[in-house]
Amino acid sequence: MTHKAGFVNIIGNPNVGKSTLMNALVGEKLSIITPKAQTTRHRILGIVNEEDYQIVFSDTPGIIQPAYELQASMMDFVKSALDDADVLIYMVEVGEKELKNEAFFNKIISSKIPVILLLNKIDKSTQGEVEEKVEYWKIKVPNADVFVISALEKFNITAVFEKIKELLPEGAPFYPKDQLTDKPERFFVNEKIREKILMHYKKEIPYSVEVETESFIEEETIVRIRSIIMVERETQKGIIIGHKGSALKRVGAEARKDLEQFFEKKVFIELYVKVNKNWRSDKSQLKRFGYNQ
Ligand code: GDP
Ligand code: K
Ligand code: MG
Repeated sequence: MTHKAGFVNIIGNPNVGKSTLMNALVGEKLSIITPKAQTTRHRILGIVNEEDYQIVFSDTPGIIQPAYELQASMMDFVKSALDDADVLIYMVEVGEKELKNEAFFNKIISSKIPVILLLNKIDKSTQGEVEEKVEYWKIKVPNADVFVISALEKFNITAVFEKIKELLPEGAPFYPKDQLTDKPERFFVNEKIREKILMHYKKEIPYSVEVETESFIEEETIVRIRSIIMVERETQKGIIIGHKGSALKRVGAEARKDLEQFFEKKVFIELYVKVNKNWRSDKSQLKRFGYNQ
């Protein structure tokens, strides 16, 4: 029996639906999803294993012009996903007026890596608009396979999956066949807490936050977690905590609920808030938080 294996890396502009697609393809909620740009800060692997193939998907941050060190290392994750891809999935929204990052895009399509171009969010568009955009992209990127999908409604995902399997090179698996991701459990705890912060706080707050799980103890029926929410300034600490701790309590309660599903166990979370001045611009701090390649 021949075995296929490869890296399938998902890239595109912020908020086009990359993380939603990754979760749909893998069938697990590995990546956090919010309506805000820069929700995804890392490169996250989601591995699909079958007897005769292994697909290693990578979800990546959106393509941006970095303005500070954190964003620079986010873009390094995107660039690394260009280097090792066996198949590239480039995602745009059907409704996108024009391509930002033209130079970056040209670099991708002129590489030798097979590209699958996905036009996402067709649930938000009329049929006329979809047809027009498919024509536009087929002319612009003649070598790519073009699919229209809705990652949210899981429309046409099976067709994309079949195309990926077809393009996958022959080879031995890269990871053990029972492995689902490259990230440890603590990473998913940090991400889930950050997702709640992205959803409930405004302006700079979510972008100033990093979460670090200090303690993760898994017992037979319960997981006990202690995590620190890091902010850049004292005023942000007060906002995170909220009146009599109400805002922080809500973050903890919602994260706990999701994590109980994720770990299929009872979860107990303690949250602390700490000021860590300018961590986003501090290379050694970023390294500690896992942002260096
Ligand atoms: P990413 O930044 O590219 O990873 O995008 P996300 O997966 O985080 O999604 C950004 C927003 O778009 C979220 O609010 C998603 O629910 C939404 N979204 C993703 N896919 C679709 C889709 O197919 N249709 C619609 N209507 N919304 C979608
Ligand atoms: K997002
Ligand atoms: Mg994302």
